[in-house]
Amino acid sequence: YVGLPTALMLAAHGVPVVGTDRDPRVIEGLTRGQMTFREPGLDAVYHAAAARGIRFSMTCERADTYIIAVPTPLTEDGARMDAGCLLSAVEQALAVCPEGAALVIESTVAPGTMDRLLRPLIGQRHVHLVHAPERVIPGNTVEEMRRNSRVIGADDRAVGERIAGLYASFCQGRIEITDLKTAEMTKVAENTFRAVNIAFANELAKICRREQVDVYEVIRLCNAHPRVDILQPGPGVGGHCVPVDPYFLTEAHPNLAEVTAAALRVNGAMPDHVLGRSGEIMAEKGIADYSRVGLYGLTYKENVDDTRNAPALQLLSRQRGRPAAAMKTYDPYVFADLTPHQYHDLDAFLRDVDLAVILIPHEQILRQAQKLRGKTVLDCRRCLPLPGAYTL
Ligand code: SAJ
Repeated sequence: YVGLPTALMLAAHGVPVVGTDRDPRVIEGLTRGQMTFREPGLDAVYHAAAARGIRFSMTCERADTYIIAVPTPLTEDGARMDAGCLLSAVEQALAVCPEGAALVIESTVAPGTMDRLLRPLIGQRHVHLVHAPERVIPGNTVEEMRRNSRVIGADDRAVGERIAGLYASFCQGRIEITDLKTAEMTKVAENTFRAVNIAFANELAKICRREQVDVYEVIRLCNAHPRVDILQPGPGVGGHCVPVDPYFLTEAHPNLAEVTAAALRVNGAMPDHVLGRSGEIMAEKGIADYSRVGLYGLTYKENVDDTRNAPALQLLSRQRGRPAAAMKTYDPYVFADLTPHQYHDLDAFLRDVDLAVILIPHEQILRQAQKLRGKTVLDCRRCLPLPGAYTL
């Protein structure tokens, strides 16, 4: 999601690039012009990069700069950062790179990773470490790559300047150079700030429900204050960043990261809150059977095809073997069967459910909201113009 657009942007702006991935299908597909995911503007950048001679290869080649954008998820027990992909990519680059090369890590890492885990791999060799954490929002990647400012952390100022020059080929935003650990902390703090802000919106939604006031109206009015900017409540926080990165702080500083830990708890409980609200509405409407309840949206947010940590999947995985596991699902962006009772046609899905739980406000449902008329709807993002819809 980050490596490909970065490679294409660099190449499209005249930097000689070889794109590498360990998956042969990815390399074969890209060589034929087949994108691994869809984003506005990505095809156009691909064509520009192809015209400038970008190559794709299974093997890591000799170069003076390696940009590494691999996943850094949590380990399965959720206790630590899984550095497996990162270490393997760095080892591959080190095996072929010349002296004086720079290894630029774009992946988000737990603060201290560069010095603790990567520096020992380099040992006595004259190879530089740089951290250039990505900041793009999926759904608007190409545009944000062009516009957003960036932070570059380097172990050597001159190397930082050289890498900043590389990014400046396509990045029109301000590029600030700092040290490695500050850059690591900056990225984690940005996503943690977002997680905390969303957690506050979620907490407010529950409090407002108890107080019988409209949380959306409250947030709208609060945000008219020049120094207040509350985000929106939702059915859960998904993706590979906002629900993950805060753990890098809580795991390293369990006694200090109190607000962060609370935010993770609040956001993590939102899928269960959706289930609770669905149960209340079912009781009120006399819907006895969970198989008559449909979850709309299997991605982690609107208008993307990425399902990592999606609220629907969080909800269903916790209900495995229980009555609520019978709920039906549908997502216009998801073609693979991810859940047992999944539909691939909106009309058929709506025909078979009495309560439609709108988890993700994809454009599709916003455009076809009239199809929900006459149904019971739980609108988890207050995205639809349906006066009778229930909210969180
Ligand atoms: N969400 C809410 N309420 C909101 C906004 C988002 O519940 O008001 C939910 C979304 O539905 C989604 C989750 O939060 O499930 C995360 O989505 P997002 O759009 O907030 O963020 P990501 O994960 O797509 O991208 C974030 C961005 N970080 C920040 O804005 C600080 C992006 O700039 C980063 O590059 C990206 O993480 C990353 O890769 O680190």
